[in-house]
Amino acid sequence: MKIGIVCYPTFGGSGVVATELGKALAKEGHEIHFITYTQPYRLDFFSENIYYHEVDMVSYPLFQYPPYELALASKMVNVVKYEKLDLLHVHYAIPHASAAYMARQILRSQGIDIPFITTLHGTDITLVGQNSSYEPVVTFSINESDGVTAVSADLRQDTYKHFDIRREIEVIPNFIDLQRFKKQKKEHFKKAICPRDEKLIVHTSNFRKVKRIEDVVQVFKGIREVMPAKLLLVGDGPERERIEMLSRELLVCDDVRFLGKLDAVEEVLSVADLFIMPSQQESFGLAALEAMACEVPVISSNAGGLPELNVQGKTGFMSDVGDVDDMTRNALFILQEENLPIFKANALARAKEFELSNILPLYERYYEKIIEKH
Ligand code: GMT
Repeated sequence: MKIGIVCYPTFGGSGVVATELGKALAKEGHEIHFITYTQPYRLDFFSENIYYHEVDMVSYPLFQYPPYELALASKMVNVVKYEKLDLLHVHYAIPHASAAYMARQILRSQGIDIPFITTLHGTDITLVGQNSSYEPVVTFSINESDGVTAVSADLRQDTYKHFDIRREIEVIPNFIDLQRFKKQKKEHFKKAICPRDEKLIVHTSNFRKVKRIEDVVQVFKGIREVMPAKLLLVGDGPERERIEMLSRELLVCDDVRFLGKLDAVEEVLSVADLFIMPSQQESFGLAALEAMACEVPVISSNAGGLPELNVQGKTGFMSDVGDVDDMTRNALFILQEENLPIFKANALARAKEFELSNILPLYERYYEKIIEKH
């Protein structure tokens, strides 16, 4: 198939899923055309089946807000027309689904009919999409999509709950490439961070409010009161400064390190003992899956789709959002020498269920179904 993929080319989960999906499809022999405003960060190599089309933004003094959606729709029209695509697959509803709708209508007026699939990732539904500034367009463009997928059953349910959706939504969970995300021998790294064999706790995110990083620091403080431990915070975003201040206030800053945005996050995960994801909302929790693939158990909230990934008492524990006491108790339980190896093994076994080779055929079959139906 010749497939156009539209996504945010950033570190965020939806962009990562879209890029990894495109790369995997290209390996299977499909021709993949990425249409984004900059080169997706995980697309830094040559593949004969992968093409990249940059959305050209024209600035003009009148445009206080440059109309990205129009430029994207125009680019989609041209790529579909000249590259003869079979399908468009857009990741994250805003503004990709409405731009795809516009492109499809323009192409129809030129006698070209192409279906588009929208994959819902999370905040496009649970946070931003519900805002009255976007809701009518999000509802319309989901209903007008030829196919819609959600990354968890919980996200599908949330979509039906908050929007007037009159079409089927297929659940296709996120996936992990176990060739890349696996425990590597990085003992020298562990020694450098934990010279006295402290337990190593890790959190990775985009440092937005929804991630509740303050809870990570509170749980870490609780752990450190009982055993020597270090905390690595990977990623960056609006909450960083507030979290730095909190670590100082709680007197744990000497044992907390901010690593910023890291590409090779699997190297850090390879030496971690515990991953913490206390999010207010999390449609799937790809970062937790990456940790589990590197044999790291997970302490998480029970928000959104997390119960579909983290298995209570096996791969880690879940608590109500904000219940840092429960999270701390559970973290201390996992970190006991006799429990840790069991949780680590369970985390890896669970991650294997989401292995790329299990999920990729679900997308391929769904593509075929949508193209046939169209
Ligand atoms: O977590 C974020 O804020 C980034 C966001 C995105 O769209 O890039 O992630 C969402 O999509 C990921 C990939 O499907 C999911 O694994 C994350 O759980 C989801 N984030 C939220 O729902 C908050």
